[in-house]
Amino acid sequence: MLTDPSFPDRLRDSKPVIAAWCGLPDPSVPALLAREAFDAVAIDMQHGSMDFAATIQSIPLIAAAGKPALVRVPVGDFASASRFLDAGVSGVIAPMINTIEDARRFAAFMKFPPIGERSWGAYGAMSLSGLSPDDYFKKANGLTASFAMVETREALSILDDILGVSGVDGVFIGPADLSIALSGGKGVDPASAEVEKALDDVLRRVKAAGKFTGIYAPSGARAGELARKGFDLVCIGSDSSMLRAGAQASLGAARG
Ligand code: 3PY
Ligand code: MG
Repeated sequence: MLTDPSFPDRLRDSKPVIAAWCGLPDPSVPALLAREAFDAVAIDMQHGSMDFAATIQSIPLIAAAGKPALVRVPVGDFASASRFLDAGVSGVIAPMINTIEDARRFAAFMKFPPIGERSWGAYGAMSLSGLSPDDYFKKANGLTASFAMVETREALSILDDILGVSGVDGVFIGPADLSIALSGGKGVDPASAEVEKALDDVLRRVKAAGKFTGIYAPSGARAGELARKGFDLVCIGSDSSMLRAGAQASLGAARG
């Protein structure tokens, strides 16, 4: 849903927002997970195999369950961020924001003037929200959230500049890539001591800037820990992991 309440209001008032994270290439998967007790459903187009059309088809199915739809776009694909806003998503997560130019371009495609340069054509969003063109235009910048992903040493080193970009509403941590970066490429451990220290530092700085904090969690148990740390948005990944875990639990129960 885009309104009543908007996704930014949900992030402010009913945190943590716990979202499902989908990559399997069919809209029936986010449609099904939207009917579970998740607060939102995110579609991953960076590493998942959802294509553009399947993602667009998922948006009204998620909204029909009364949940905000979120999309992680492929690296650098800011034009698609605008197209998903046009179709009615409530939030976009942009991976690998490693320069201030990346952050500014992402914000420009996410927000209408005077904040950004988003072009007009929000047909799906107007249908889902029921807002008139002028009302939608006046409210749109505040109805959706733009999350810049921080998952490299470069991004950490310019965090305050990223936070200073109006039109970037929040920072979303990719703990796996961050662990690769912080270990100097030695391994992947999204819950390493180095990552935990970086998370605490990022959380403090983002909150001080009055922006939203989001993060990916590879399991429900980890999502609980991250929610208790104070993240506003925690995405539990992924649909395929949940499917595998369910399959293994069923087989375990069947075979003893
Ligand atoms: C990461 O952990 O690096 C992510 O981008 C989550 O998918
Ligand atoms: Mg990543």
